[in-house]
Amino acid sequence: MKKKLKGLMIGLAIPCLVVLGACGSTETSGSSETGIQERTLRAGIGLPKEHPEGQGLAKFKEIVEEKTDGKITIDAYYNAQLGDDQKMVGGLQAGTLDITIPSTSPMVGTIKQFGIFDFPFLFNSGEEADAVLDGPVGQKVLDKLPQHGLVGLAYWENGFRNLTNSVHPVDSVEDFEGLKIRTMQNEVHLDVFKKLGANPTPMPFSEVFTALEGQTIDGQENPLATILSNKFYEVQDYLSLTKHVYTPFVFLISKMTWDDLSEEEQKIIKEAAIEAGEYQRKANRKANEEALEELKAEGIKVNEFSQKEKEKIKELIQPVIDKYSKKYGEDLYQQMNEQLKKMRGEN
Ligand code: KDG
Repeated sequence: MKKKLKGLMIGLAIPCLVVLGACGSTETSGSSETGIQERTLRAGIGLPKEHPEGQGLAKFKEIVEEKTDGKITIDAYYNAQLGDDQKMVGGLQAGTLDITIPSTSPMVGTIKQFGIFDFPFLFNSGEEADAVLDGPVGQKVLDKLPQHGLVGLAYWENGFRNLTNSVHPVDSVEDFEGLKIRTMQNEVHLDVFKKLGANPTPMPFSEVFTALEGQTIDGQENPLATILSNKFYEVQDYLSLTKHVYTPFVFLISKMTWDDLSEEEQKIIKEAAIEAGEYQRKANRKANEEALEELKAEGIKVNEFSQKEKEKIKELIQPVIDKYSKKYGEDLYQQMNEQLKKMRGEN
């Protein structure tokens, strides 16, 4: 009860708490309790158990229960059983859920700094994304979370997104014209697709299949492993390998839950989130490599999207990047680009 009251206080009086320095990275105060207590943590995600994100959560559960000899158990909920990303994040802030691992994109409305990861063609590889997310830039963004009643423990991988639709193959910028495309609830993605002449609409993930089936939308964009795991090939005819943007997942725990853990418990949970994250990234890259042949076998028509057309998109959307990099933090954006240039030997 005491924790719940404190949680409510957090919601109501953020400014004063920040000043009192209750924020910043995961070094937030652990409970005075020592050792490991019997407890069950509830964890929810929006994707199926067989998806690499589900496999990662199952791995996390295995590690925690092993390292605590079953004293801490993880109740895992898959397939948006507990709601979509934004609803589950709200559950963490309200103390009704302990753990969720959303895409960072739908969270930009709450923590704007996550938006610097939503710019198209930012990362050339998963390894580049890992270096930025697991480095100082990624940590600086996680440090913004405690003031919102959240603690970020690690970044996992959703991946490079590709466009599917049921109208026509998209292999040029002009082909986006008028297509009704679902995006995550993310202002950068919406503005980018508007710039390409499409008609984008934001929508929670669990509503996408029905909207495609009912043709209230023409298309959507997700990594290949998600297009396969959620059977979008049943309601989509064309897959364009645009790889137009990379989406991270972020492993979140409720700050109320975190502060209730002993230092020892916090250490086990954080290390498990990181270890399961490495496992998940590997599983995700393997699944995305293998998914293309399985999708072709399911009958979806696949086309490449040329570098020439990608360069056209980059030019068209530069004003969107200029607008939002200012809003989300020019310094952080520059620091990220410096790191990427260095990795590419460009400076
Ligand atoms: O848990 C699933 C969600 O994280 C969801 O964001 C997946 O990429 C996704 C989407 O398109 O919404």
